[in-house]
Amino acid sequence: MVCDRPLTLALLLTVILFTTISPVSASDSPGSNPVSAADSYSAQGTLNIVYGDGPEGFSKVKYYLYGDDGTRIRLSFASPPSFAYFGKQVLVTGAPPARALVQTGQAETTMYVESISLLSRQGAQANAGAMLGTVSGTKKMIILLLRYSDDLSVPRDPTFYFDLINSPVGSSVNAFYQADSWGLLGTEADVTPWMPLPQPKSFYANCGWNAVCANVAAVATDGIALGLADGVNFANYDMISFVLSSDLDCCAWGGDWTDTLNGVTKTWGATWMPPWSQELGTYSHEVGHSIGLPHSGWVYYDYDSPWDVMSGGDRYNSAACGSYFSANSGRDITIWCYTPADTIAAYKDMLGWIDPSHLLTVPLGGSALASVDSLAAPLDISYKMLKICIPGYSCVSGGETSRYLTVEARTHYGYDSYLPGEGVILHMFQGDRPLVSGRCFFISDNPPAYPIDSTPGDYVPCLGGFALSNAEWHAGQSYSDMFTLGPGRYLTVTSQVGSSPSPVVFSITITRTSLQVSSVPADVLDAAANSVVYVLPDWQGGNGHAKPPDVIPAQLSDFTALGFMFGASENMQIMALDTNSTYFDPSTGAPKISDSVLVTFAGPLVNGLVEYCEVSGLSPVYFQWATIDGVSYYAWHDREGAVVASLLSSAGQAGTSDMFLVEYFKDANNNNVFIVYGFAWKGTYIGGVFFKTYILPNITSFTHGWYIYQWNDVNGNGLPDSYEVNTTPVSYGG
Ligand SMILES: [Ca+2]
Ligand SMILES: [Ca+2]
Ligand SMILES: [Zn+2]
Repeated sequence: MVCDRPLTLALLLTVILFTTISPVSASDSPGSNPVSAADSYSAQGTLNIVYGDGPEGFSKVKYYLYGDDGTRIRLSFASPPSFAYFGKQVLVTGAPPARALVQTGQAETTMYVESISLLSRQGAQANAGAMLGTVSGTKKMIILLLRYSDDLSVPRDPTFYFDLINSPVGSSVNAFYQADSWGLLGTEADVTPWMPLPQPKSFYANCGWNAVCANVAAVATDGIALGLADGVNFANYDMISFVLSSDLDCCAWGGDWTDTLNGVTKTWGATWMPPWSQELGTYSHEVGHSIGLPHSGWVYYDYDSPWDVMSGGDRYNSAACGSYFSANSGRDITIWCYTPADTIAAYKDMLGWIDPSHLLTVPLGGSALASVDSLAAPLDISYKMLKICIPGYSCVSGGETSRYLTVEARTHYGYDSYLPGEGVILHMFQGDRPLVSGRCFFISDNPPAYPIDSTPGDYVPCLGGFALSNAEWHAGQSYSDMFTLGPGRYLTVTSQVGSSPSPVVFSITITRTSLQVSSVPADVLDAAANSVVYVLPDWQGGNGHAKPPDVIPAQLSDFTALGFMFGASENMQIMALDTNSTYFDPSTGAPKISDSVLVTFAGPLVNGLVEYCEVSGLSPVYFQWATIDGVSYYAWHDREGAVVASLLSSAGQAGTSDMFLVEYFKDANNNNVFIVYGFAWKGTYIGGVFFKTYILPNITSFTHGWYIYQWNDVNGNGLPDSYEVNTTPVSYGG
């Protein structure tokens, strides 16, 4: 599905001809309708949204309004209505409906809509507009097997369709959705015999693969009539599947269909399935549309997300599994069967499938430390989704105007076994996302959820590239974005535990905004007695002095600097070693206390607390060696991985130059953490001196969260002298 498709669609679509206006069939507008222009027209009813999907990448969305008086009109829009209006009662205003001849020769009453609004908003939905409802239980489907009048053969026996939908295990739509929804949604179909449609294929879809021409309404009308004649009681079903003996147009179609049948007016999930689509991948995708799901992705090109059955993720594990006479190809063609990947967490949540104990909502500006496990795996103690609210927008799941970030783990488990990679997938959910179009978007669409690529820009328009196939985030990677997370806020994948084919657990931290260094005097120096913990890096080894792996005992020089800070404190405070198990977890360095203040000097190589804050993604800056042209450097990085300061490690070891970092931030336990350390011990020492002699006297100007300074032994005496620090920081931020 790339951009080198024939560009004939637009031309073919213009075959639609408008003829004289026939008597308007939709209901009149209600009295409260303010529109009064003579040529304006209003109608109300249930909105049906039907999505088309073609094997060649063609697609289209069709809209119908089922009026309160039982009439149906096709709607066209300049800008499409929200996916969340699916099956909702709406009021549409625009040009009066006209009979439009579609390419098949079938006339459809079509209305060009200028505005659409919901007829009722209620309760919790009010602040988010429309949203989809929970979809659960066993959905009863009636499969109408429909043979075109000019088709001599049919592709399969009825039992094939019975098994394809119903089987409790294996390649069935029921098994897929049972696993996908953790047992909340299932499908159970009854199948009619093959029934002859009154018209040939050309009546319902008078075009081939490379065009959109199917008259899904005519198929529905004739198919339902055949079902009624066969004794089907549609009132007993939730879904109707129109299964065809040969091709339609480009596409298979899925959405909803409102009608009055067997004395009941209701909205059925509906699918229109030509033979090539009668397999698990496409059927699951169309059933997804029939429960209200839109597409996802549309970042680089259409259907570009391999992470969702509702995008490009419905075509894994291909295998030839039959053949049929294709009306569009004019010969027998192979049917390919596929395995679909899971539905993305954002859409599972939208359908009400992720219970509160498996969904962590991170409030505005909040921090979190949470684990998520493989989305396709059974529910366990980890979360299945993190939802990060965005300042200024509704955070209601699936809301028409909501915006939030979602976090999920995708690994080779179950239906996700064929994903192009493994890791954490971030999605932006934007309920009112505008239409995405352009050179590589053969079909414009506005899917509300799309992955945030960890490797952006690696797609060359229309020539290919990795695009979203490497969108996953791995342990050690961080994401920050001013707009979605706010300034100084980071989401970090801190670790991965386990590996496929077992479920995998990823730890995620979301850090809060850096604190201002200028508040250190009030928070630390003037703090009440015994409310601040000064943390010394333990210099001893052996029993009772355990540190996290890779952290070694300190040298005494590593903590002399802390004395400058401790000495400046107003009141007596707590002094603890980083190995003190009352305050810290010796295996990780993580604080056991919360809502407190921690002050420490000395870097992550010797200080368990600093190591923890850096590895877990909590500190705004972290240390990591860098090698440039074979030469070793000390380097500090920000959470986007950029080097913010570096120093030849030979210079630090020779003791002639050093740098030091001053940073102040919140950890995940709501502790304020103040850290000063240098690349080498002289940097740590002069950091303490400089804090007392320069930063404190000028503290009100230190409004950022972190600063890095350089010291050079200008007078050559081998000692760090306070005036040898360049008072212009090397770097700062947060
Ligand atoms: Ca990429
Ligand atoms: Ca000196
Ligand atoms: Zn689709």
